[in-house]
Amino acid sequence: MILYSFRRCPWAMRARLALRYAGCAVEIVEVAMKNKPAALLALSPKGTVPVLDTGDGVLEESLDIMRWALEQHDPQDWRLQADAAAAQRAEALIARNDSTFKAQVNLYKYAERYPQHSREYYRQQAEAWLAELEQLLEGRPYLLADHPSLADAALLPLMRQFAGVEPQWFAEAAYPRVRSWLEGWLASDLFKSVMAR
Ligand SMILES: N[C@@H](CCC(=O)N[C@@H](CS)C(=O)NCC(=O)O)C(=O)O
Repeated sequence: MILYSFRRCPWAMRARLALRYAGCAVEIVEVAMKNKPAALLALSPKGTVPVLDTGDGVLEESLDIMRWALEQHDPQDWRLQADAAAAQRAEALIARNDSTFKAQVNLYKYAERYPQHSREYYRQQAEAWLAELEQLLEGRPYLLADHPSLADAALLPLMRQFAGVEPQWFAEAAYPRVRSWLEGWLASDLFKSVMAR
C-alpha cells in the first residue's frame, strides 16, 4: 500500500496518524507539491494529498483514509462504537472543523492576504471553536471519551496549525485544556512517529 503524503499537511498528518495507530503497513511517498508524481495524478487527478492506494482501491480524502484504517484495526475504539451518541458528535465536530474552522485558520494564518480585517480579528472569530473544545475537555483528557477518538486525531493537526500562527498568544490564552490536549498529542509516540523525517 502506498500513501502519497506531505509531511506538514494537516490532512495528510491525520491520515498518517490513523494508519499508524491501526498498524497498517504503508509505504509513505513524500510528495513535492510543486512537482507531483505522475503516478499520484494517474490515481487521483484532483492532485491533493493524502491519497491512499490500498491495492484494492484508491482513497482520495483524508477522512476516508482514516475510516478505512480504523476498519482494519481499532484497538482503542477510536470509532466510538461503544457510544453511538458520541460517535455522532464526532461526525459533527469533524464536519465543522473541516469547514468553518478550516476557513478561519486560513484567514488567521494568511491575514496579510485578507487586509479587510486584522489578524487579531480573524483570531477572535476562531476563538468560539476553542471555547467549545475547552468545554468538551472539561473533566476528560480527550474530546468525546476517556480515550482518543477519530475526532481527536482528525482535529488536532488543524489546531496545531492554529497554535503555530501566534505561539505566544496560544501559550497564554484562556484555553488551558485545549493547550494540554494538543501538547499531549504532540508529545505522544504516535504523533512523533508520523512526523519523523
Ligand atoms: N479534503 C482533502 C484536503 C486535502 C488538501 O487540501 N491537501 C492539500 C495539502 S495540505 C493539497 O494537496 N493541496 C493541493 C496543492 O497544494 O496543490 C482531504 O481531507 O484529504
